[in-house]
Amino acid sequence: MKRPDQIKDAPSLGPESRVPPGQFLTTKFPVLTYGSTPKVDLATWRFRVFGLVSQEIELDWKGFADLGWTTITADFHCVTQWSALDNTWEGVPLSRLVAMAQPNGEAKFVMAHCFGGYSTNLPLDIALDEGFLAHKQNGEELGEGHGWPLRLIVPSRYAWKSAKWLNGIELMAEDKPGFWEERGYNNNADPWKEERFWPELTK
Ligand SMILES: Nc1nc2c(c(=O)[nH]1)N[C@H]1C(S)=C(S)[C@@H](COP(=O)(O)O)O[C@H]1N2
Ligand SMILES: [Mo]
Repeated sequence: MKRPDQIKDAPSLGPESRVPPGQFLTTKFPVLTYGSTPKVDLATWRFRVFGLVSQEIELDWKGFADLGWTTITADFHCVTQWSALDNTWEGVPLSRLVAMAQPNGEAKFVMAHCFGGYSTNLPLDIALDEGFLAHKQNGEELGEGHGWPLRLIVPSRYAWKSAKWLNGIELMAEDKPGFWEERGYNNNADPWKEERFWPELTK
């Protein structure tokens, strides 16, 4: 099966062909959080791009809001088997901020960091290709439980890679597991290959 994210006009495909194996469709958008919802205050909110960069970035909320936002449409697949199609997300492509930070040639992976301590890792090329920093979902500010004021969206991977309450992106030379990756979730997390857990755990 061809992955919808490899087809240019994926949203024009019927919904059946856009639901990965082992997933069911929902029109709801449940909250899925490990632990409690962190309290985030816009007055003290900061977002950093740091690690293997020559120009570390730190933005306050005004700095982030002034970047100028765009909208993407993407499907969302949670490893607990629900998928929600055609969400729109408004914000800034991660690649813009990474470019501002000027990563050095050794940077090959990123770690997304969050208020509350959650984290998730990605190869830099995927992060640059499709990572999106979202403040609004379907025209409204993110709900508190959905990561307000800012979350990462990584459409082609299971949704645990879409880190909520995002506060930083760290550029790294070596890959390192994030919160769920350390607890047995698959590092690559491709829903079209059903990469839910580390292969060792499913034997
Ligand atoms: N900070 C943080 N981000 C997170 C999580 C979390 O527990 N903490 N859960 C992940 C998981 S497993 C999923 S499915 C999605 C759920 O997003 P939602 O609660 O907006 O539906 O957020 C992801 N991002
Ligand atoms: Mo999830």
